[in-house]
Formats: sequence, structure tokens, C-alpha cells
Amino acid sequence: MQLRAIERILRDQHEVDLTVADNAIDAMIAVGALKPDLVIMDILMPGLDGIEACRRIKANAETRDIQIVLASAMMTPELERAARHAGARRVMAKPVDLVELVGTAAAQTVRNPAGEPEPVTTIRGANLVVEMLAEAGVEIVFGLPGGAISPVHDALLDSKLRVVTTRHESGAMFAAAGYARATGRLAVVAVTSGPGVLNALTGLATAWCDGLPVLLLVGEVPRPAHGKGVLQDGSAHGLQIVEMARYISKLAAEVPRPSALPHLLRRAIATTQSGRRGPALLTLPMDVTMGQMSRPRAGGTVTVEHVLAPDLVDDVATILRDAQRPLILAGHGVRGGTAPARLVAVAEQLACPVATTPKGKGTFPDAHPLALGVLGLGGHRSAQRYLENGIDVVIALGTSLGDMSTDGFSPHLQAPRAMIHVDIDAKQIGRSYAPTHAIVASAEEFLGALADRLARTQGPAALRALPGGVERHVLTSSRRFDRIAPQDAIAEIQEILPRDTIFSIDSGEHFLFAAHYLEANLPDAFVAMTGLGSMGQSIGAAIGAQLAFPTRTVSAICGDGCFAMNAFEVATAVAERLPIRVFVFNDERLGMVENGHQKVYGRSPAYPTTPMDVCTVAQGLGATVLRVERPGQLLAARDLLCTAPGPIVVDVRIDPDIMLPRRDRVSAMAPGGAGKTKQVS
Ligand SMILES: Cc1ncc(C[n+]2csc(CCOP(=O)(O)OP(=O)(O)O)c2C)c(N)n1
Ligand SMILES: [Mg+2]
Repeated sequence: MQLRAIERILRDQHEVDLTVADNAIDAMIAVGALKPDLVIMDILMPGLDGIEACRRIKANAETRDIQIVLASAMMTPELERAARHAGARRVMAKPVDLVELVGTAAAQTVRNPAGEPEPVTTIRGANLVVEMLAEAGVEIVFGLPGGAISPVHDALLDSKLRVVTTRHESGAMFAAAGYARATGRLAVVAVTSGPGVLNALTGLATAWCDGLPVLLLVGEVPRPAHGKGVLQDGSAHGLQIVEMARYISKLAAEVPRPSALPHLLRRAIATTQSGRRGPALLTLPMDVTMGQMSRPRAGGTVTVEHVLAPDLVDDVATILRDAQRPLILAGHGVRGGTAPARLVAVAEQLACPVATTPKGKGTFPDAHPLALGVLGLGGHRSAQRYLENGIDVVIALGTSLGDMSTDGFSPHLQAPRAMIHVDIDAKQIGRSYAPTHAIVASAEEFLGALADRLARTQGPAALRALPGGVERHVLTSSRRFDRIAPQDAIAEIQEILPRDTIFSIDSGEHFLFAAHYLEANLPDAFVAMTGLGSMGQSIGAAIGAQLAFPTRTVSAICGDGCFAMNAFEVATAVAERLPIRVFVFNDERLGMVENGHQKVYGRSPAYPTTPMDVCTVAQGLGATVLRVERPGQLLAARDLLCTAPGPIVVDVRIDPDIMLPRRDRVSAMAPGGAGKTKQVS
């Protein structure tokens, strides 16, 4: 209250922007983000000693010039000496005359080299958001507009950022997730309040379950209108959007006032990319985005560092070197930066076979002689057999070891000599197995340390037989004249498209075929967000990946049910001139659900997706279309598929009777079912 009164008094005399923090951590973040002229702190702040805070501010080259006043109700000569030693400009006993202090500082500061006071520049909140995003390296904002987010869309008109407007907010979220998944970089979505953000929540949960750095910016009704029954009020008095998002994001917050915008946005950007990555949501009330504020002197860049104990790395290196039948299981956490290359280096140094989880497919090349293929959903016999014949050491990298990536919680993974589980998120470790070594680190950092350690150690690793490559099920082709077997369709697709094609895969029976029969040799070749496993993700994800990699071929493999859910994003691809190739594996039904039901209950309700003519729908959305009913027709369409400029949608008429052997996942979920699943074909 006192500070607000002072702010009002001072505003008449000087251009003062006062930021108040009620705890030390927020204060330090605000100081870093805003670089104020003056910081006034109590020496005895809860959470952090004011003298230590002063020392840190002065030790940082970017904040060194800030004037610091330290005050205390219990000032002593020793405290005063320590405060001055830490770099405080003034040290005083409380009460202090804040008006005098702030007024003097405001009059003294912000002078140019000629000694003239510089005009304090102000900026509209929405423009500041856009500027900070650009500074953080963001190039694209996905979304769908509406009144409450209109200030941000208005500010985007003045920026170089590309705005990709989707047909549904879930499409925007899947596109952002696909972009983040393919690049490892921050992806941003801007949507409006109420139905806009509610439509985006499945996509937010997708980014949450798959650990993807997605920032969702939500327009919100102005704060003075909160709780008055204004349409689409999502505040704490209305829909409680922040509360809803809290469970499916790393950070969910409303920006409570203009002065909080810079440091909250910076914190949200940092949060998406630190530790286990994941989404953040900020609601932006219109009075914040429309309000003027003084421009902070800070950018949006973030640095994150980790340290690994050398003894631990030595121990792991020795265990792996001495192992008789070791296994590396690589998850999605091995994506990004140099991690995949380091994985290849470590596997070769140790002559150690590598399996990937379904989501981690591509992190180790399928064509490598040490590759066992996928373990778990849609997985390969080679991986399963190697595991079931007994391993003595396993090193699980960047995987949460859920049922889909452990072959239904296989007990064989609890290797007798050592189970080394490495994940950047401590919460993922020890959920389903008991690791002998629980290592909280990124796969990249861990593999780098291990590769260095192994390179320095003399002597070859124990001689081991090579696994013999990835072994796939041999299924028969379709005997029907108007259908093609999924594995034959995949073989033809992969023969036609370039070797560095990025495939985004949807949720359903077609996922199993893609995980099994696609050969992925690049870390970003296989984009599947299986954490939530939401239907309809693949077309949006292909859009995001194509925007990230304009010169590569990007292809979606989706089911007819998934297509029905999100087909309208084909129009987004047409409008944005994105040459994605969408292969709809059309069995005219929700195949995975029917098949699963049949397996568990011995009978199944029918879940047809008819009536739907995929080609007519896609043509109506502006895409080039093609129907494939027999083997050879995809190969015959090579020219069209490789050269047509815009998106192509291919209705691939799949034979529903051709199925892969599968596990009964329902019993894996049942109480006591873990590890007791049986293989059935
Ligand atoms: C949003 C959503 N709803 C329901 C499901 C449950 N589900 C998983 S696969 C599937 C069927 C998908 O059908 P389709 O796209 O035709 O693929 P198919 O299994 O036939 O290959 C369903 C309903 C889901 N994963 N996501
Ligand atoms: Mg289907």
C-alpha cells in the first residue's frame, strides 16, 4: 500500500516504474529481467540474505551498475560495514524515506554520455511480448485469433514473426508440439480466452506428457472485468483456466500487472526449456497487453548448466565395459543436440546393442549393426529376444520406462548386475523399476561424459556377438484386389520418399506398423507423441515439422479416424503452401479399438468411420489427392508424390485383416498385471 502511494506521488514528478516483489526469488528474477536503476532491499528478507543478494547483483556484469540501498530495522555498525563491502550504495536504518530515495534515484539516473537525461521509452505490453519472443529466437507463432488475444496479433503485424493460423486450436498445439519435437526449440501458440484455450488443452497435455517446450499465450478479459460475468472470463472468478492448466504444464500463471510481464514471460520461456522440458501457459489480461510500460533492459535468452560427478561416470564405464550382455535402451530424451551422435559413439566403444523405445525411435539408426530396433509397442523380435535371453546390465537413457516402452513392464529389464537409469527429471526415475544407479542428468551430458571416459580407458570392451540387426515380422500381403497390406504401403512410401524424410505418426493400429516397418536412421525421422497418444496429432505435427525444415520432405501417417478428427488442418497446410504428404491408412474404422476390444472381450462393437470419402474431403480443403488400393500404385505415383508443390493427401485403402502380433495392454494396466502380459498374435 505504501509503495503504491509512493508510485502515485512520484509519477507526477518523474517517469518512475515501481516493481514490488514480496519474496527474494521473485525480486532477483525481476532484477535480472528489468535491470532497474535502483533496488531497495531489507537486509533480512525471507529466503535470501539482502547482503548476499546485493553481492550477486554486483557480481553480474549485466546488473553491476544498479544502485542498491540496503535497509534494516536492526542496523549495527557490523551490518553496515558488510553491506557496504557487498557493494550497497546506501545503507540505512529503518524507517526509510522511500519518496526521497526513489525520487533522488529517478532524477539522477538514465543519463546519456553527454549527461542529458534520456527519455524513458515505453512500450505496449503486447509489443513487448512479441519483442521478447523474437529475442528468444522464436520465428513462428501458431494460433487462432479472438478478441482477448487481439493485442498480441496486432503487435505481431509489426514484427518479422510468421503467424500460422490453424483451423482449430488443437491443430495449433499439435503443430507447435511437432515443431518443438522436430527441432528441440521453443514453440509458441497464441489463442483467445474461454473456448480458445479450452480447445488447446489436449495439445497442452500432449506437450506435457512428451516433455516438449511449448509456450501457450492466452488472451484474457481485462482484470477490472474479472468476475463480472463477462463472456469467456477465464480468470480465478470465471473458468479458472490457470487452475485447469496447472496439472498439465510446468508453469501456469496469470500476468497480474504490466510490470510483472517481462519477468514472468522470461520465467515461462526459461521454464519450458530447463530440466525436463515441457509446456508453460500464461494468461494475458487485455489491460496488461494494451497497457504501456517502461521497456526492460533484458533479453529472453536462457542458459542452463549441469554437473556430473566424475566418480559416478567412472563406475558406470567400468560396469558397462565388464558386462557380458549389456543393453542400452534409448528413449526420447536422447534427442536433441549431440546426444544421438554420442549414443552411437558410446555403443561402438562398448560394442553394446541398442534398443529404442517407440518414442525414441530414430535416436539410434535402425540400419546400424548394433541396432535391435524398438522395444515395446510396435516393437521388434530382435529387441524382445535379446532382452528375454537375459541381460546382465541395462542402461536406460531418457525414458520414463512406462508400459509402452518396456514391453509391458518386462521383468527382464531389471538386470541383475546393474540397472542404470539416466533421466533429466528425477521424477521419472524409479517409478516402475529399482535402478542400482539413478542418475539425474540429460542424456547428452551423460553420454558426453561417458564417451570421454571410455575414450581415455585402455583396453577393448568384452568381446560380444553382434545382434544381427533389426528383425521384423514377415506378414503376408493382402489377397484382396482392392486393398493393400499396411507393411507393403510403408515399404513403397519409404522407397519413394527421400531418406531424410520426417514422418509424423498418429495414434492407432497404423502406429504399430509405422514403428515396426519404417526404417528410421535420423534422430528426427520419427515424430510421434505417444505420451498422451492423442488422435489427430499427425497432420498438425507435420505442419510444425515442415515449417521448421522447409527443404526436407515431411510426411504424416494417420488413420482414418485420426484424419476425421483433424483433417481441416490440411487447409492450413494448403494456405501456408506446405508440401506435406499425408498418408491416410484407411481401414474405414477405429481399427485399434475394435481389435483391442476383440482381444479382451472376444467380441467387438463396430466403430466405422464411414461415410467419409477421404479424397473428396481433402480435395475440398484444397489438397492434391490420390487413392491407392493395390500394391504398386504408390510406386507408380512416385513423380506426383515427389514433385507436387502443395500438400498431397493419399487415401491408402488398408486391409484391416492384416495385423501385427500384439500385447494385451489392458492386462498390463490391470492391478498386478505388470510384467504378466502374454504375447498373442
Ligand atoms: C483423442 C483420442 N480419443 C480416443 C483415443 C482412443 N483411440 C486410440 S486409437 C483409436 C482408433 C484410431 O482409429 P484410426 O485413426 O482409424 O486408426 P486405426 O487404428 O484404424 O489405424 C482410438 C479411438 C485416442 N487415442 N485419442
Ligand atoms: Mg482406421
